[in-house]
Amino acid sequence: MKIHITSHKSPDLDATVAAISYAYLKNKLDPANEYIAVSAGELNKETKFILEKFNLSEPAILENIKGLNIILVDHNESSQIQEGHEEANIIEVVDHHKINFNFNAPIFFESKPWGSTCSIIARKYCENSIEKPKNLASAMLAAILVDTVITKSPTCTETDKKIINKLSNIAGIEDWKEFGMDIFKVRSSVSKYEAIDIIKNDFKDFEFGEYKFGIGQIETVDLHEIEPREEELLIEMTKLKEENNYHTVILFLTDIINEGSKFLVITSDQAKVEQALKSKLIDSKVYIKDIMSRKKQVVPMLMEIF
Ligand SMILES: [Mn+2]
Repeated sequence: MKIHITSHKSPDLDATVAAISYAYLKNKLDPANEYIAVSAGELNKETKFILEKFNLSEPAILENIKGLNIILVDHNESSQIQEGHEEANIIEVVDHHKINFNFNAPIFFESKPWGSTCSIIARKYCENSIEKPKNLASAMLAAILVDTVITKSPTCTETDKKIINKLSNIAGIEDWKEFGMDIFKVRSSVSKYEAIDIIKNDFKDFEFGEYKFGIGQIETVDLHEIEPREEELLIEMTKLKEENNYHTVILFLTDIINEGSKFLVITSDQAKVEQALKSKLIDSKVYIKDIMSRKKQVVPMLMEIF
């Protein structure tokens, strides 16, 4: 039997490397079946950079998962699952996001409140005494460092830190902080990208009550690099909101050195968004100190009000 392990519609490094590394592990543990890592969309720039750096091939994009056997990694909300999922045979989920999942049959569902899905997969290698090839360990380390913002994000747990140390040993990467900074430099080099690509680099849809939200995040080592592009980004966000019927489109630019985020917001209800963020928007923008995580901070703040 063929089983596809897929990332979400906005495939980031964690989702992509989770699919690749879980397929490798599953093929070792269960050779009777064939596990294939696939992507639910175009890869973003740091994902391409890491796969190339460590000689891993890009998973093929699967446009529709109708009728296929599927394992979801790094997501479980239907708005983030690839087209055709209503008629897919989802057999397993491995994720570290809030659970908003419904399926008509019993399945394996593994959810851990850890900093990245690759941490959960790395632990599975240990539990099953399967060795990670060096290049895979390096890519998994990169994914955990990105998802936890080099351990600075409030989503980062002690378990993630232990796994980071283990993986850097296997990968032969002595200074994982420096390795992480190098990836963030690739991630935040926005100057040559179109505004829409900057917005969509790490963009997810959410439903809060009856409202559709789109929330993108960019982590950067220097907010000033993006500043000259802000007006252009707001214009693109306005278009995106109209074309896709969003109630609100948020892009937040996280300064990983100073640990805070600048929010750009296009919304149908400014007062309510301000209430959720506990901050006043000036010209659709506001800087909020100590906010670094979409999952653990921004989404819960919005869910409380909407
Ligand atoms: Mn993740």
